[in-house]
Amino acid sequence: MSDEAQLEARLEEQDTFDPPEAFVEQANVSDEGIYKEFEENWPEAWERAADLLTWESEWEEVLDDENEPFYEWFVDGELNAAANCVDRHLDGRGDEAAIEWVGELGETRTYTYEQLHREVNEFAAALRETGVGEDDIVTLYMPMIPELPVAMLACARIGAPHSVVFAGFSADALAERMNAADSETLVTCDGYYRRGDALDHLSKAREGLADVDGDVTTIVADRLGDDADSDIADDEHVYAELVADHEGATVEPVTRDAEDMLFLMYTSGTTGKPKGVKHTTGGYLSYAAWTSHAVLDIKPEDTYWCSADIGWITGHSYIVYGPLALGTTTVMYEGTPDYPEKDRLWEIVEEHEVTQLYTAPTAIRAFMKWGPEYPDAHDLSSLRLLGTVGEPINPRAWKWYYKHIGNESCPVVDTWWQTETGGMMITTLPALGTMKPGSAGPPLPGVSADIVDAGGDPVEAGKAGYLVVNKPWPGMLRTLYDNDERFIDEYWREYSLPERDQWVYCPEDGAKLDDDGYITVLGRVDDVLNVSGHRLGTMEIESAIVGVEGVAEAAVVGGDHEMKGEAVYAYAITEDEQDETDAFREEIIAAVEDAIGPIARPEAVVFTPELPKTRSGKIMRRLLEDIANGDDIGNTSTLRNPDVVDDIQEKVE
Ligand code: 6R9
Repeated sequence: MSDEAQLEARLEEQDTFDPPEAFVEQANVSDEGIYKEFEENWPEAWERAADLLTWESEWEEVLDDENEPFYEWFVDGELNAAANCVDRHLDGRGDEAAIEWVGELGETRTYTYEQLHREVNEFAAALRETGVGEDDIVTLYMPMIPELPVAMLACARIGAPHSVVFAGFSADALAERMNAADSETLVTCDGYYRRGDALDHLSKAREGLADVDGDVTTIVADRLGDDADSDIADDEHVYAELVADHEGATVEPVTRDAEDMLFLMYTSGTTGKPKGVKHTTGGYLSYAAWTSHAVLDIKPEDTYWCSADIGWITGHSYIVYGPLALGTTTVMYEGTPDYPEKDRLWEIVEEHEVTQLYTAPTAIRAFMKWGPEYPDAHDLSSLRLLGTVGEPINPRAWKWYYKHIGNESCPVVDTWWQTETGGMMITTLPALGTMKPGSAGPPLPGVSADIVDAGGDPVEAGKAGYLVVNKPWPGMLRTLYDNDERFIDEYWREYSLPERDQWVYCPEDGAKLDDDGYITVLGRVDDVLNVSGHRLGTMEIESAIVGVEGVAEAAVVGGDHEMKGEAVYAYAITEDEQDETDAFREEIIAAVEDAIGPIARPEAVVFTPELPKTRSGKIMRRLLEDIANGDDIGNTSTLRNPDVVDDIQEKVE
């Protein structure tokens, strides 16, 4: 056997990995006692998180659980998030890089804390002048350009919550989110680059705006220069001009209550309508900072890189708020990992001497497929820690990451969390926990989770059940925007078990526990798909499909996909059999892209005369999943129409 093959074979057999000693010696958190401390001193131990921030006035109480599940954290504390992420670092780190931006075409832009402070102030002054007041929700529909975090922080500075809409979402999706949030200010940009091509973003934004109620103020940042398709209209403000008009302006950070909203983030749920997850200034920021410190081991002198998009929660917490609260350098990359070559990420790691890399399993699967020669061609020795998030990671991909990117000398943290949790919940602490590839690890100190059956009783180790979180935590969502009722319905169950007379949070994930208390997360148990780590609601896609004239009914399921983890499979019944054509398939696919965006594009559209339904008329999605996966479908006797299964299987083949 070659050395290489021997190494692979050894890794294959190894099930557990201990934190590398060199890492442990320098780690932010390396005292085993932390778990006990949180347990014995709960909830006061959470002050550790809040103490990472600078408060204008101290909280009176750590947790108010009077009105559960509407918990409040760091009650009566006051602070400003932008002051915490920018101003307080000026003295010590004013000349150090806050944001290291890498454009797709290879250009870079560095914002020192001083420069970030300047532009955040100028843009905050500009926002105010255009009429944005405290508590007005500002929508940011922007790709990965530095103006996005600047705008987020400018909003935070003046106490205006932001609602970032992922730039890959469609015009309809933008309009829906703006209307739902009653947002009357939009910051967007002319476009961005993808694989060297200039993409027109502004037309999409304008198309969305046509469906937004009320009078919207629009601000457009210039990314493309002469490559832009459309000129900025008279009634649109130009970002750079606004900033120039406010050159040198300073805006006092607005004092916010700990429980005041910092931002809204829309995410997919089980119904067709996205949910506006509300995060607060004190609890969320404390939690993002604490987990960045304890799990990502971020220190001010690091160059840390999270390769997510800021349009998702991972980018909010771990590109912007957590790292900047800690005063580190955060890298922001505009482009894709394989442009111009498949070693793009490794080139960036080498050039910027990145110390921590936080990415997603879907990306790791792609790296594996491309082969180790790409990372091997670069010096990755600056890396000290690796992280993953977004979906379950299979042990093979974990080990590949550990070996080929981490050179077996970086701990890998597999972090389970959600938009709603604000930050990481289940993962090993990198200096403390033995790593088990495929299993995220134990809940973080102070986080309490169980695996239960449908009645709320804990299931034994090794058995699959529902993941539940037993106690509140500072980073938790406080409610769904304008919809307390849906908040309770979707997330909280009151189990009246003798040992648990309290509300528990239900993340809608299946999981199992092992004898060491490690949790393996299996995936969603609701009608939410996870495509390349992106959360998509089947109902949202279905409603787009049934909106196409000529479609009578539709069902959407997730099928296994080698690279994406899950892919969208659509089954549609046409009103007229004549319509079962490729052209109509394309029309359906286009409708999905219009309603949501290219990320929701169905892998296949299968025409079927009927959908498999239970006797009570419910679509048997499980069965459609099995068909998409080519799995054995087993017993169909509970179906009202068992014959349909053969029909569909034939069509899929
Ligand atoms: C942060 C983020 C949340 C859903 C979540 C779960 C899946 C995230 C995971 C994971 C297994 C992990 N998920 N991290 N599954 N292991 N380490 O991704 O938020 O977009 O809201 O998605 O992602 O199913 O419920 P969000």
